[in-house]
Amino acid sequence: MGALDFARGLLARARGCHCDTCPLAAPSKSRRLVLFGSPNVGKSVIFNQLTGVYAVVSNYPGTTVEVARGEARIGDVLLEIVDSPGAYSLAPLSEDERVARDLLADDPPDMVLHVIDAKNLRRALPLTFQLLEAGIPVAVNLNVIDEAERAGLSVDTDRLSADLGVPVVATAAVSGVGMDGLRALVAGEIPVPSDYRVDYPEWIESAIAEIAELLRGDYGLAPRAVALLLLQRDPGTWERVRRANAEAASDIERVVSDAEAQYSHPLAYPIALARRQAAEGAANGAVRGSSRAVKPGFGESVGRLAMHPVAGMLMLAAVLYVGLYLFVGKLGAGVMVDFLEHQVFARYVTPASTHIVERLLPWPTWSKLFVGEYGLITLGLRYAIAIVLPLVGAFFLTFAVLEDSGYLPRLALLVDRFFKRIGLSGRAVIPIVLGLGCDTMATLVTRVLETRRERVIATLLLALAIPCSAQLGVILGLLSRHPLGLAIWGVVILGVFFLSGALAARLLPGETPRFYLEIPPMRWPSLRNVATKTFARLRWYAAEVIPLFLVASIVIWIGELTRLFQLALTVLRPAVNALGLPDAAADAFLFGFFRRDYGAARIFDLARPSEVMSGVPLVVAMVTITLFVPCIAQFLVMIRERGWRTALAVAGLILPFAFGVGFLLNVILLSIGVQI
Ligand SMILES: Nc1nc2c(ncn2[C@@H]2O[C@H](COP(=O)(O)OP(=O)(O)OP(=O)(O)O)[C@@H](O)[C@H]2O)c(=O)[nH]1
Ligand SMILES: [Mg+2]
Repeated sequence: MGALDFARGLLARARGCHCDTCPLAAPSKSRRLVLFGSPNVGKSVIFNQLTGVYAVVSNYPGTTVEVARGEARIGDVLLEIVDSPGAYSLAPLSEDERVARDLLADDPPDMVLHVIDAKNLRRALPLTFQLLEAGIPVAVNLNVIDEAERAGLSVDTDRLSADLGVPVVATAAVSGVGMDGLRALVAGEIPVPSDYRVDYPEWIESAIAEIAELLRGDYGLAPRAVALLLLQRDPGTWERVRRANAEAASDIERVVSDAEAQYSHPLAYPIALARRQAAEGAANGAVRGSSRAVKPGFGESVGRLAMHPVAGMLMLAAVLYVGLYLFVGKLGAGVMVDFLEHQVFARYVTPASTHIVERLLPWPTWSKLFVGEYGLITLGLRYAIAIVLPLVGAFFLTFAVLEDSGYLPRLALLVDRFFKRIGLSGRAVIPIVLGLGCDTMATLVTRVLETRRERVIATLLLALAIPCSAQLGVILGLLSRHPLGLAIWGVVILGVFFLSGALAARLLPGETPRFYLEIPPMRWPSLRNVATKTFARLRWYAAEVIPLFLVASIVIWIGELTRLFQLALTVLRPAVNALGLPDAAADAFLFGFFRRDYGAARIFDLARPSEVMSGVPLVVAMVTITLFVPCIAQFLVMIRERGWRTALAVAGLILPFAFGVGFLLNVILLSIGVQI
């Protein structure tokens, strides 16, 4: 999938640059450093600063869902630096947390940098304790120190370091403050594992000792940490023990059950309580000041309004109007696409390339491959560069601003109530909104959801009812002149989203998990991050989209030569006609199989001379192509994340459903005689 390949490509380049071609002498030491910590504390910012490799940075928890790797040479030390998804604890609740934990357990690093938001030291320390229990050399990085200071807090790093027995360094990574100290720390002596210990109740300590005694084999983490995970009934750890230590598993089970019999709640409670008390003690010693004394600023007031049931909805409408309608629809689909299509392609690229190709290849069969109706340049490249890229670019820019501001988690809180009805918690807002950028990327991000049920529902809704940015741009561009058409499209798609979600929630067994999502501070979007992120995404998109559009042009060319293309159109035409659409729409649906945006771009192309398609057929085409099959890239990610069966079931369900809804809509609109 594109995002992964993009990250891998960057990594490969980073590797080449750092080790193979570097003129400096080979480093004398090398080590692996894992950046670990709760979500949204700045791990990816630090990773970017240390390695120069770009990992996405956003102001909401759960930005990183995959491990990213890069290298940095500091003095004579070569560091492999690993950025992990955010995790609150070593006992994971969601898939992305599991990825982070497994990173430590499967291949223990030489050192872990526990990145902490300095404003939330108390809440973060329990994870430091767990890392210490795991026996891994740990250093603590108090990040976001700028905001802590603004909130009237200061942390005595020496005191904290002495209390915990680990090195501590303070940074404000976004502005580079303290980064030299951090570099010196991670390239310096590897800290000896600290002997700091949380005092658990006596009976838990004796259970830990008994289990540690019974454990055989290598679990990556120290026996004390493994024992605590077993006592908390962490499924992943139990599975490992049953696999690696089958004969002792029943004895361990007995020890755990005996301990459980001594307490009326799951053992996770007393364990968490002991850690919290220890964290209080350490934080009380090191933190000065209280953030409660500071009045909320402008950002926080706006942030509160965003969560208010009425004001929040008005704000959402304003965000949609400005961000999507004006910026993506009017500016992207109107001004930018017009310019690229009419000024750049129609005036220069198409005539010049036609002239050159027809001279160089005076055989129509061959020249058609490049400059024919479906040619590589005249259709593939034109769609990719003149239609899709400006739309996607406009969306990515809007989205980057929203991501950086802290608005999205507030939106999650606002819509949690509605999402509950469709089996999702507000947390699912982030992958769903991300789907408006690219459904493929978003399907990967469904990992932040806690239960398989939630992940399946979100995957289904992304594949069915969430148009990607290119589709959305095309729809807004074409329908913005027909407000009634746009309203009908909106109502149908929202209706399908909620109805199919509610149906899926009824059919799939299981409970909706309780909503928990940390609400980060509202921040002014950083111009640099917005620009870097938009550019990185556009580069990734171009790398994924342009080759696919070109391959599609070649496939169509071969299809035309072998007449398979015409055959496919003949099969599709009756289905398209049944929706009240002209024959010409059949190839848009055929294109849609390759990529959603390709199909949408085709409709855009067809519908601009409005005699080909307008009014009711245009709205019906838009609704059907929005609901239409997931594109190839999304389908592949669905298989990887959810398995063959689910992916096939989702895709198999969607195709007839999309046509069915299109058919019904056409019948209804015609029978009530709507004029669009
Ligand atoms: N003010 C301030 N903001 C910071 C600092 N470090 C990071 N941020 C912001 O914090 C937010 C989160 O940063 P990320 O690097 O994405 O956080 P992360 O820990 O990788 O988050 P996940 O991938 O969700 O686990 C972004 O909006 C950053 O710009 C800092 O030192 N000061
Ligand atoms: Mg991150």
